Amino acid sequence: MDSNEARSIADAELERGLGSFAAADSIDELEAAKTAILGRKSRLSDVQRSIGSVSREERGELGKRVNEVFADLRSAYDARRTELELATGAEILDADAVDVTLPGRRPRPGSLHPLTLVEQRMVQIFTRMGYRVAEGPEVEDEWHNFEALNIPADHPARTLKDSLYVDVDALLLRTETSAVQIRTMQSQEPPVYIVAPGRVYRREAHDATHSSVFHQLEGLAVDEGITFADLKGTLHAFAKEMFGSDVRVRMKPDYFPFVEPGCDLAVSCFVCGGTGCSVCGNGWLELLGAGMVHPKVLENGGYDSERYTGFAFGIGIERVAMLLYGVNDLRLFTEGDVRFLQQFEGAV
Ligand code: 2NM
Repeated sequence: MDSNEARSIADAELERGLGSFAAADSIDELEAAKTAILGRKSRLSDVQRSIGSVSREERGELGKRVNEVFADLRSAYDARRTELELATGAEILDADAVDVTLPGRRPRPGSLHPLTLVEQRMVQIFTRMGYRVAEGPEVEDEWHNFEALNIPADHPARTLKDSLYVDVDALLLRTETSAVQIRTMQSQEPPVYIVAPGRVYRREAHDATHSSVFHQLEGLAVDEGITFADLKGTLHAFAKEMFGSDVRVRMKPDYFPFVEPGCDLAVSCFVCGGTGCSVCGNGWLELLGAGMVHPKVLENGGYDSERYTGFAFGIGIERVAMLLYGVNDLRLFTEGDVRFLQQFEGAV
């Protein structure tokens, strides 16, 4: 390459370089152009390497010109680089811009489940009367779940048809929370005033009015001198707290193996006031079972049934929730439909 050729290549590369730097629309494009024009494999680098081989007289002039070309191209590159960086920054700011004048999104804080609301209200009524909350395992042995409660081996509730047994011998999912009462009696001396809320299991179909999993609140009071009048007064007070002070209460004899005598308790319908409607039929809503704890059950709990007496009761939480909130299908409680659940937002 002679001096003239080198000079004309350098001039051409200056034009080409200025053009391609100006045309670069992104930092990537600009860097590619820089490598092509100024890189070690560029034509300009070839020119630079040829300086040493031109004649002594021409070398200085050519060297000076090539340096000028490099310097012009570098400053053109730097200027374009700065421009593109500023543009990119502005684009990012644009894309990330927040419109502070938009209305905010209202947070949905969630709410307590209707069954939780009903359970908490029931528990609170009893804890205010001095009761404590007791808990126990959901997998029970047959003794605590049946035997101790005076439910004999040939009772239909004990068959595979009605209870859910687990694969371990003689263990089952508790069919009532009564086993908690037995365990409490075994572990503490009277006086005992407890409520046991919780999940219970039956072998059942799953439809609007049946479920294999549901919730109960059972209560137990054992002390010296407890009579049926205490049972009546306590459940009366509960019913009026729960459903309103104007409800009337009706008790009828009923049978449960673990109590004697046993009864059921109904309240006058709080929908129609007791005149009869589609919710209650005849004006009464049967709500719970109760009775004086059978002496055999007290003895099974380790208590002296000559010295102590007690009453017990059991109430279904789903049934009360359905009546209070006008829910006609049990499945709504377990399906997790937000449209159903959000109606209880802010409820207490
Ligand atoms: C009911 C009805 C009547 C009850 C009895 C006991 C125990 F373990 F103390 F004997 N707990 N719950 C009871 C009594 C439950 O449910 C309808």
